Amino acid sequence: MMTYATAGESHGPALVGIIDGLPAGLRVDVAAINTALAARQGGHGRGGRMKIEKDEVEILAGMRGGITLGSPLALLIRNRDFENVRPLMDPLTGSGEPITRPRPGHADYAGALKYRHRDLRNVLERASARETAMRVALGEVARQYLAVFGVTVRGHVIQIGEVVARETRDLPDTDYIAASAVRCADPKAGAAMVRRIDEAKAAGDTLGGAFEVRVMGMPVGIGSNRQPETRLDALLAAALMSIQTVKAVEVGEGIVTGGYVGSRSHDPFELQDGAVVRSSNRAGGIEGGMSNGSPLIVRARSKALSTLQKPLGSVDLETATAAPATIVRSDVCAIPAASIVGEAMVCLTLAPLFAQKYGGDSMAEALEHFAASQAGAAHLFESE
Ligand code: EPS
Repeated sequence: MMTYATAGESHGPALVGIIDGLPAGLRVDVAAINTALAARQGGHGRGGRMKIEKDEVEILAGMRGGITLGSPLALLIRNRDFENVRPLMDPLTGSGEPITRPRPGHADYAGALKYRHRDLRNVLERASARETAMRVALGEVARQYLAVFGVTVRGHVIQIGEVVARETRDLPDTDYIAASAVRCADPKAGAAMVRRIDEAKAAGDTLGGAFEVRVMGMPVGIGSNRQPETRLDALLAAALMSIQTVKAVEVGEGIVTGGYVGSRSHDPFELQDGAVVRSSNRAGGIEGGMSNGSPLIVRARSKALSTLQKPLGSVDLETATAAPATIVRSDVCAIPAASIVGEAMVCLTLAPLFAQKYGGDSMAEALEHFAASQAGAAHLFESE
């Protein structure tokens, strides 16, 4: 079993993360983790906090000489902003004026009632998307593990506000997407997205959008049809839905598929030089809860951020009087960052399933099992 967990408040001392069940012998590229963290901090529409932070990972356990030991891997990312708010946020002595006017759309209200917090800060500190920095760090380790099996995971932005990118069959290279201010593969739409974000900012408003993640090199049979919680599509949907602001997840042609007849909905089999191939990928690479060997294609759609500089109506929970929602520093649009977090969540979903299928206490053992499985797949129906 490969599992992970994170902890950390947005303005606490640090974010921490543990990934347990990684085989020994995986060479971890720490520079690549920091590159992903920098990418998550970027994108047009980010706010003032990103000028304060320079997210960098520290490895605390589970590695020696850059190679995993098979023991739990522990990571740390410090919050630079903690030093600016230490009297408020110190884990032992922190206190201050409470925040009492919940933002519609944020965790503030439900969390305050659930945990019986008088100060909404006690909810919003963990609910903040700051927490996704650690998901990205752990996800990068998971990506490096998947890469050993020849799997690559790539995200890009397909919509911001009402601006929708042109669909592409083949994604441009990684550097091209990284060079886009909004991580969009369509330069014309990307420029329109930047303008739209500037307009929203000037209006004191925020924007949502959508991103897509594609996984190439998937072997057949990751996930299973055995139980609801073992289905790959269900697991990916849950993982992407767990990202703050995501309200809908789609696999393949998911959202439009209900409008098509069966003969337009599926991916016919063909034989090409004796190999079974598919002439389309409407299923997004998943059939019956299992990967089918085609690229995985998932999309997530996000609502606009709930911290508005021109706030919506709210109620002061302390005085029970009408009052505008609390204004705190935030982003105008975080969809480019969300696409990086989406890649991480896909990696963190797939890595445990690879570990389950191929096992191995060491990477060498995992690769032996993988090679045997790939060779066996060439002999269909052998088990019968
Ligand atoms: C974020 C850090 C936060 C916000 C944002 C994302 O920092 P701060 O609250 O200090 O500005 O910028 O979080 C939210 C949008 C939110 O609603 O909580 C980050 O590191 O991604």
